[in-house]
Amino acid sequence: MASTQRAAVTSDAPTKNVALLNWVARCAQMTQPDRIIWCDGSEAEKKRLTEQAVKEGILIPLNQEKRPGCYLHRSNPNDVARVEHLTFICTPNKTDAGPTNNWMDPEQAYTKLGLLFDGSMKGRTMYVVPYAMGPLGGTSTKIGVELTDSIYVALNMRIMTRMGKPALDMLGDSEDFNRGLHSTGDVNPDRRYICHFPHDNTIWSFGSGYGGNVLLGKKCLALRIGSYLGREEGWLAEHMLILGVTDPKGQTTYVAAAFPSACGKTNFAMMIPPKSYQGWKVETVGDDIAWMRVGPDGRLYAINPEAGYFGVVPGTNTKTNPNAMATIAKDTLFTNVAMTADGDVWWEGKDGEVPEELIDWQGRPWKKGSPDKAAHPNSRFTAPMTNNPALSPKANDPQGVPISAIIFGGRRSNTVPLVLQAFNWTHGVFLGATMGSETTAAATGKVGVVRRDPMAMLPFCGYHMGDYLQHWLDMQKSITHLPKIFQVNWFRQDKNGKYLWPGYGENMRVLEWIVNRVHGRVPTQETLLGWVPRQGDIPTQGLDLPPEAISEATSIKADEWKSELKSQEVFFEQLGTKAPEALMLQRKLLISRLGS
Ligand code: SAT
Ligand code: MN
Repeated sequence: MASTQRAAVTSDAPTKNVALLNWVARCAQMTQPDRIIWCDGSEAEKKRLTEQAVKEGILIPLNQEKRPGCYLHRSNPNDVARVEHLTFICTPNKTDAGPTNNWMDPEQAYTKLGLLFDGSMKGRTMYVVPYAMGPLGGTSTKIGVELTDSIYVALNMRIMTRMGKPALDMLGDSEDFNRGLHSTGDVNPDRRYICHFPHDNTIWSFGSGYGGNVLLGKKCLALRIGSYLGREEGWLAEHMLILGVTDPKGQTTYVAAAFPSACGKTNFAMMIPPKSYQGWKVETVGDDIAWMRVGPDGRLYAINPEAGYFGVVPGTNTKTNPNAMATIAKDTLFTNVAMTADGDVWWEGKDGEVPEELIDWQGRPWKKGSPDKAAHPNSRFTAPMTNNPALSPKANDPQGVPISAIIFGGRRSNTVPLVLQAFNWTHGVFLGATMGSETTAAATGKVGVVRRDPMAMLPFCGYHMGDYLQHWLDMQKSITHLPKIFQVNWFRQDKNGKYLWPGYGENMRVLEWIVNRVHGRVPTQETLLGWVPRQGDIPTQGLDLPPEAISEATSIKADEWKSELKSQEVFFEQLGTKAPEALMLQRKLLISRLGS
């Protein structure tokens, strides 16, 4: 059996890479697929796989006149979000994974998952999906190969990465590629594991079909394994969007911004400036992940390792994100949205009237007024970045873009002001380290409770969080032109629970202040927490805001900060001796400034 499999693998394979061929053969021997298909990434292959997926009922064709090239996928209702409690970092030493990750001994993990993978592809097809994370040919670009028995994964990877022959060509006969193995299994949450082996550059994912768990280039490689490699190699893998903002004089400033999942990163990355910002332009380099390295000129350069967007659908409309609406008009895979009678898609927060009747995300009839959501709150679109009307011309540049500002944002209904600038890099790292956010539907679990989420990396850091924060502090030694660091909170509410800031395109007003600060164009006002805009520096003309909204949104309340400091302390205590000294000092300084 083993030798026949090996022969089958090698004879059809479009590569002579021995390490790759041997690994594919070993995995095939374990999982025993009926067929092995090497994906080349071509249009013809896309057509073939799509037709096959439709035949198998995995994709439902949408109204091709309204949404050409678009399909709907319904996942198993028990499999609709990332599963952090089933996600493991399998380092030889437990301490290397740190207290904020689940850890499993690598030997134990290989054995445990090996039993699950044993014969798991019987009767199924194994797709060999070579892919590049980053522009082809770039020195920051990494190659991965995902073996999966899910045609949905193969089709999604084709959108999300530079997939197929070009990636294989870039790999050549190198052994340096990420080894990803995925099997949907029986989609049983009791037999679901997402295991990362940073020392082996390997990912094993079993029992899920949901994006973040199975599109292995994304969170698993680009963030968890990526952050581990970043520390070893002296760069940063971050949960950040990258945008370029061009002012009326034609000067472009590049900004990277970290927000937890489902807090508006995609909306911010694709923002259209409001009418009062004539002559300003925002262009998207990336919407979710940034890999940042110091360039020869001492500046920090960022690339987006992805080629597509895996965005949250609900709430997307022509007001919140017109560019996303244009992006998902064609060639998009929708997951877990509702379907209209004429074969179009629908979701909560879409433009226009709520239809009287729909088919909900689980394929059940749904009537207007029903208490159940028609689309799952974490329903997603997978769309190629080339669909984005605001795609930056630099999105494919292997050099990346020079970052002048880094923004840390969370979802906080109180405590954290609308915007502030850090006093310096170390203080900025402290702001990132103490980010907190109210939880969203992007991960399984309770929605709306505050959790500490340093740099929005809590679920995505592939090693000890204390070492990660120290790595951020250490980076300042090699960056000669340090980006300025900012903190924002679009989500602050008044005492009646009403948002104090309109958000979306209006965030341009805050972004302009950030750009002005980067170029030293406006003075600022010092507070206990950092530098904030002076009265009137964030223009409010044309906004329907009560006069006190801005001062309320930027206010610092002593009692809120007491509990905030307590919650920060609990987090730092968790890091034990690995909590960086420099951040402990920042904490003491803040406590003394607040006088608490
Ligand atoms: O589900 S994903 O992890 O791919 C997206 C996200 O949670 O940010
Ligand atoms: Mn994300």
